[in-house]
Amino acid sequence: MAVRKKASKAKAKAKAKAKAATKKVVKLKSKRPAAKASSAKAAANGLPKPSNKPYGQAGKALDGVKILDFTHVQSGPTCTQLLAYLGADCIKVERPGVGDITRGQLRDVKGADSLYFTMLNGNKRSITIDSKNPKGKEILERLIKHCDVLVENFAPGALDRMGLTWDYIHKTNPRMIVASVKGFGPGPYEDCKVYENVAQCTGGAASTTGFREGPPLVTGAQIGDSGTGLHLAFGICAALYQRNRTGRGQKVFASMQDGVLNLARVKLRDQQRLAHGPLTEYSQYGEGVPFGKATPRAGNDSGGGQPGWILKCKGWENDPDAYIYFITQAPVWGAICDLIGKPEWKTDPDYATPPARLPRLKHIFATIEEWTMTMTKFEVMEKCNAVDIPVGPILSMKEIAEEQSLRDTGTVAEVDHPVRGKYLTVGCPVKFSDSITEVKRSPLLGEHTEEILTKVLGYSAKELAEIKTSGAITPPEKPAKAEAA
Ligand code: CAO
Repeated sequence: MAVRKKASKAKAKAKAKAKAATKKVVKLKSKRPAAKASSAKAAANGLPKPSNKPYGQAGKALDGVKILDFTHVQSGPTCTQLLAYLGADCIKVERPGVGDITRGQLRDVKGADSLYFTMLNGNKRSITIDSKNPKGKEILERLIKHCDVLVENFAPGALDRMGLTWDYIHKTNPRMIVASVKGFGPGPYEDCKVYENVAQCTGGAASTTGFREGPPLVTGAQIGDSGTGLHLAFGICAALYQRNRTGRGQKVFASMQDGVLNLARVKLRDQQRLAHGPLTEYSQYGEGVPFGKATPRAGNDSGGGQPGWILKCKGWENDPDAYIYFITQAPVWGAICDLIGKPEWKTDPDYATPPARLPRLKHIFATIEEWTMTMTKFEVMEKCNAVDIPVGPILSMKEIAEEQSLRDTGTVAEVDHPVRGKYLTVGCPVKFSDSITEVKRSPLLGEHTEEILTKVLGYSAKELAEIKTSGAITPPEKPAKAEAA
């Protein structure tokens, strides 16, 4: 009942507000230029006004969302970096004197944070807190009260061992969302530590990647780490949305095994299809090789219903990336035949239909390759695109780093770092028509400790001095030699 009363009161308030707003718009209407009239009309209709800001400049999508970022290595930091790109204030908590282990991993510039760290922690602020120090715990409690989301990817049980149990967090701030990445969900492996390739192997990707006659392969795309970070970010946004209705936080959990399997779902599709006969689009079918009990590795076969393969292009002898992915999409079969100089294949019953082509794919791709080898991968792409044939040049990371169109869209962004200088990072992979997505450099270890303690958490200068001597934000000092003796 009380809820209903509150709701009707709120409705009446909103009505009055809307009325006032309408009046305001009407008053302004006569003074505004004609171009603005449509937005005023929309407001009068109860519809939101069209933005009068330039494309993508009407604020940040996650403005006001405060993240207590307890992540490290890759999976968690990918998640929080995405949220930070979208405007969330991301406060990264790191161990004093140590920080995220990746700061020092795969270092390319002496004394500077590694690219491993800088490319996964942009747009964040760094505070150092020893979560096991009593004063550190007190600071964390204030942060829990201040923030909307805690994100972590510690080994199973580590957060609880810090005293940050769900019960404690939920009691301290019932609105807080606690989001975690772990290697596995509940089950036989739930206590295991997991890194990228473990997830690729246990999520079904490795067994279905590589060539039939070779061992399982992991892929270079970090589908276990970055893929799971992406899944978690999606979960957090959904939980924030639900919190608007319920006012309550909740636990959001993403296991790396689940994330990889979600990305490899077409292979579970094929597993089930096997019960009903061979997988005709796999080249092993055309080669007459019988299928086993599980989804096999399919080399460079296309995962969908349109056969595809990677073909050599001009220069392949010296350039490891002089290749193109070529798809023999059925609707453009005629165009393919004309382009490669085999117009007779359009009517030849052995080649004219997709089922007739299946047992001949090896020969077909070898013939197309004779044609692709006469041109660079970009020339092949130009010729194919002109007649709607889907192809994809194999782009090296060097080519991607130098690709102007990716710079223009902000997908590849250059940022300046006070220690290492300029570096490239991957910007927001999702584009918005109404929101700004800025890409800023990663923070130095503890760069924002004082700023967060005083400006965000409201500690006084006296309290800050006490915190400094407590060892909560600085590594424990080694005793002076004379004292130690
Ligand atoms: N102050 C004090 N202690 C801190 C701290 C801080 N600010 N931050 C971390 N620690 C402590 C933790 O409390 C933990 O201590 P205990 O084990 O004594 O409780 C300790 O640091 C180590 O944490 P960890 O076990 O998470 O780290 P690890 O290097 O041993 O393992 C990893 C790393 C990634 C294997 C593990 O965290 C994990 O399995 N995470 C979940 C899956 C995941 O995200 N994997 C992807 C990693 S990217 O490839």
